[in-house]
Amino acid sequence: MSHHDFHHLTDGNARIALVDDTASHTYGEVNSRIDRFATGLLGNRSDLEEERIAFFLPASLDYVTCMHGVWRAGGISVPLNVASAVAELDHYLSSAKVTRMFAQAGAPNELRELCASLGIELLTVEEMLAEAPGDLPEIDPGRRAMMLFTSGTTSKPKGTVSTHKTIRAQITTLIDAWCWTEDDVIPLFLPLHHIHGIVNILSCGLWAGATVHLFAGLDIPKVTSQVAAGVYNVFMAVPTVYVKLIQYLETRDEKEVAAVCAGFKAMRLNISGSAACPVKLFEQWRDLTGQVLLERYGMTEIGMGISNPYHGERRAGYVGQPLPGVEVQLFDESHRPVEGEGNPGEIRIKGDNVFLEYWGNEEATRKSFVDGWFCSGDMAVIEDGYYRIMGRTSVDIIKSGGYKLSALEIEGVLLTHEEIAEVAVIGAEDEVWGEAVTAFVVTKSGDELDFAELKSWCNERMSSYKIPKHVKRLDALPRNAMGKVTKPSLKSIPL
Ligand code: MCA
Ligand code: AMP
Repeated sequence: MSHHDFHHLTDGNARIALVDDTASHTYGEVNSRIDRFATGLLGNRSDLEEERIAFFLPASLDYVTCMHGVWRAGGISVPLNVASAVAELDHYLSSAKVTRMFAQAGAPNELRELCASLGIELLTVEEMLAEAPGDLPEIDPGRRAMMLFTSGTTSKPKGTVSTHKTIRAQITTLIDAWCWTEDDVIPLFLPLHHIHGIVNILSCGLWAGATVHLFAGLDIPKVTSQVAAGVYNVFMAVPTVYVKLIQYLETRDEKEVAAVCAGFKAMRLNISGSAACPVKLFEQWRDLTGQVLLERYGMTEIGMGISNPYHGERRAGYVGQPLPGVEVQLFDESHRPVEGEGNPGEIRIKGDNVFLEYWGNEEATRKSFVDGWFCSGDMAVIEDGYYRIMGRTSVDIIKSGGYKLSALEIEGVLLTHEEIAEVAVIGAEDEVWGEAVTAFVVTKSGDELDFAELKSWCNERMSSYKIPKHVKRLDALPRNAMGKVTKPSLKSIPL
């Protein structure tokens, strides 16, 4: 991706790019700030040469400045989850070998100490802005551009590296498929350390010359009042957000509900993704707002892969067809292509949209590709020309509110609790979260654990959304003849 690709980001462009709590920022203003930041980052170097630069920033002008500034200066952007526990940040920063990190002024002491202990310079965007923009390097599209951490079935989250070319392919595919224009206005309340927020909303918006309204998090009263005021014409969210919107509207008076629903109805597009959208939710949303949700399928490693059509039938319970430029093929366990309708197989993907590598982990990268196809770990079937996602090949991946979580990572933390002898974590079906993190524990004393105490113990060690929603003590974990915990059997134990 070259700086010229985001062709609305040019000096003097008076269109509004970003709207935050306090101000609107034009494309011209954002562009010159990015150039000054990139220049400041470079200092007297001519190219950052893939230096890893992290940022711990909510959705903001600073965030956009960092992301694009690092890209323009030839570095690798490492946007971090602002809800991370310090223990998690330690892993991200040290495995990526980050050298500089940007945060808001007045960063918490814990963060300062962590950066100091890792030899990372902790800075603000403001202090890095050069007086005036200087020369910036030409970046080859094959170079690394961004690293996002994703949970896997084994050990700690892996840094998924995409190149400028990857990101460009991911964006341009969606601009065409979902008919983005510069007249679009979209709210962004999803976190900015994942593809959904970064590529589908923020980057597509800025590429198209549209206006993106930035929120620090999901503020339902604020978003719905703006929807009612007719501010947005495109809306993208995870299924949990649609569930929460419906629940919220159930508590509001008729007049407000009518205004919010009319606001949604008038939009050109509502999208759901990152986790399965239940048919019931699709129907509830259609009945309430008249919007037929466009469901699509994606992954950190591939961006978006499969999408229901913008024009044409959007089918409830299905994710549609492969996006242009994305090759999709189902395979059986012996790596043979599964042909024809009604035959399930693992989704494998090829295309410019596919990531380059897991950072510093050649083995994991090698294992995730077979014959050049990226293996998603998701099972699907084609019915009547539409792909339907059937589930994952691993029980150790949990999708909660759109976040991909590793059961093993959570188990690893819980096992360090002095009272816990054995633990098995699963995702239990849940109406709000899709899957709710659920821990089955065997305690050393045989006594119950105090849930509130466990929660605060967890709080220091993991992001709050990873903390189990249910904890159930068992006398022993169910195991097969080999001694392996039979996780599927845990799913039927009443909580
Ligand atoms: C918040 N909580 C959660 C989650 N989010 N618990 C489980 N799972 C979650 N996802 C808990 C908090 O720990 C807290 O618990 C309580 O809910 C309130 O937290 P708050 O942050 O206020 O919640 P919220 O604002 O209502 O957040 C819900 C959310 C958020 C907006 C749905 O989870 C979210 O932004 N999810 C989207 C993640 C995402 O973008 N995924 C895309 C990655 P307590 O009160 O006990 O402390 S996937 C991707 O990018 C691929 C490519 C794709 O296909 O899109
Ligand atoms: P992540 O690695 O966080 O980007 O999450 C990617 C995973 O989310 C995929 O491998 C799927 O398991 C899941 N996912 C994304 N979109 C959908 C969808 N529309 N339906 C079902 N699962 C989905």
